[in-house]
Amino acid sequence: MASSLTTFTDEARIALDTLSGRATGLFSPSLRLGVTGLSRAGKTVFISAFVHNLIHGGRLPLFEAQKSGRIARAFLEQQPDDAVPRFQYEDHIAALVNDRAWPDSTRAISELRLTIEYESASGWSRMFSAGKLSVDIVDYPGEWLLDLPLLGKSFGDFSREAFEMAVLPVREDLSQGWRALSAEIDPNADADEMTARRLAESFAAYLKACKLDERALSTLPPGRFLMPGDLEGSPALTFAPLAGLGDRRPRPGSLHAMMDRRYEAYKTHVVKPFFREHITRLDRQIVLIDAMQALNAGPGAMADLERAVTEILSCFRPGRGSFLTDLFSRRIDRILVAATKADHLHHESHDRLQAIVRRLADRAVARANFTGADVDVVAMAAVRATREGTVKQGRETLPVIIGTPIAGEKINGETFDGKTETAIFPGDLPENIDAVFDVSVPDHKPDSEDPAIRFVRFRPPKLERTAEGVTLSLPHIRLDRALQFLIGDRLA
Ligand SMILES: Nc1nc2c(ncn2[C@@H]2O[C@H](COP(=O)(O)OP(=O)(O)OP(=O)(O)O)[C@@H](O)[C@H]2O)c(=O)[nH]1
Ligand SMILES: [Mg+2]
Repeated sequence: MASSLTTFTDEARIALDTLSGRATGLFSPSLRLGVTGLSRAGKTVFISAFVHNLIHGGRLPLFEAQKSGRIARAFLEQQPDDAVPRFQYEDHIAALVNDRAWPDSTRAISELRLTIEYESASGWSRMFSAGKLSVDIVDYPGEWLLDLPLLGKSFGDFSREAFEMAVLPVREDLSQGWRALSAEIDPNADADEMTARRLAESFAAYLKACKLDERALSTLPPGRFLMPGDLEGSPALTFAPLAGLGDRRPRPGSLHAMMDRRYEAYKTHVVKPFFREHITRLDRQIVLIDAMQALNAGPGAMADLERAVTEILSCFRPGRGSFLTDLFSRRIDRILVAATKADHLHHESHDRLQAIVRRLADRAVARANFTGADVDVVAMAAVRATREGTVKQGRETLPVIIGTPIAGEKINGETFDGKTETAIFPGDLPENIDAVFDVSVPDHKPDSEDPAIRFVRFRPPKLERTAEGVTLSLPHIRLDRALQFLIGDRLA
């Protein structure tokens, strides 16, 4: 009796504290937003544009709190985790705005806290205090996320799948060297450090080739083979899948046993801590994909992207009874799959791009057996680097996009100097989106004369300054729609 009374008073006190905290404005709810995507997908640019537009009151008509003038102020605050690198917002913005250069590539996790003070739309909440929401934005490499499914796989499963993927037509030639080396090696032979190293290096070279290749393939695990962080050269990274293991148990002292142990060490020392400390604490997630590049490469690359999105989604919402469920302390309730860089297309194609991403996400959701979180899609450009125009060609009027291609970019044999503005006819996405998913259609050869979309990289836009010398916020396409989905309801 006494103990339940204590419990009651404790709970009552906590409830009271919360209420008075709210009344005095001390209570500041937070939302943890994960931003991920395979390398070069546009994470750093997205976060920079997100924060810049909120701090500088950008044009965000689809972001309700901003549109109705309820946001009093948005500012950066100290992040909650002292051991995680800070997202270098100021450096990235300086590059974008002053130098018109894209930010450097990032190789690890980072974090930033943005606090928004707003007036609640409901009279009841307004009575207590002005609202305040802290958004903790966490940027991490998508490659690392693809490791999560490994937690449920044995070394035997991992090996079998790696070889199955390696002989698919899109990867066959890239994996040849590694497969040839593997074929010479007997897993049952005595463990040997040099053999392990040769195999690991050859396997890592194959994974890197997939990434660098113009086919723009999505990554295969283990993620740290591409982004080792501080683990380079450690035994936990010196392993590789082995061929022809069947259901055999490893003989003690064999190469098989050595690789098996290292694979398990990778899971224990790399994969698990990362998920426990970062992923399981997220409330919302945006997954950025470079659909433009995959579309340009063809249906094989699209299928590959779809596979990666499926794996990623299945990480966030493990089904009941899954080994992953125990790892999650919070539940992600909203996931946005966003195709960035839509400014490479004329606006007439934006809806088609969005429809393609929707199809891809729907199929991934169905395949990942995924329920319980809202999934939405958007075709956007976090930073819009182009304007639109038309060009007359004979009797035809062609819709074009106008921007400054990065120095060294080429189209039809012409090389750009990085200074000249150019009008480019980007081509249209197909009206019938089945075509982009039809794997019976061969992929474009990387050096194709007639790519699906004419794709050059542009420099960031030149920002206008007002008469007072204030730079305006970064232009974008549908960034406001993304904001509304990701945080809009928390500012209601
Ligand atoms: N035109 C245009 N290009 C973009 C946009 N977002 C990203 N890019 C291009 O994509 C490149 C990669 O963007 P980042 O934001 O650095 O990508 P990331 O996902 O952070 O990449 P890593 O840190 O290397 O994993 C940039 O250098 C730009 O060339 C966009 O909204 N519009
Ligand atoms: Mg980055």
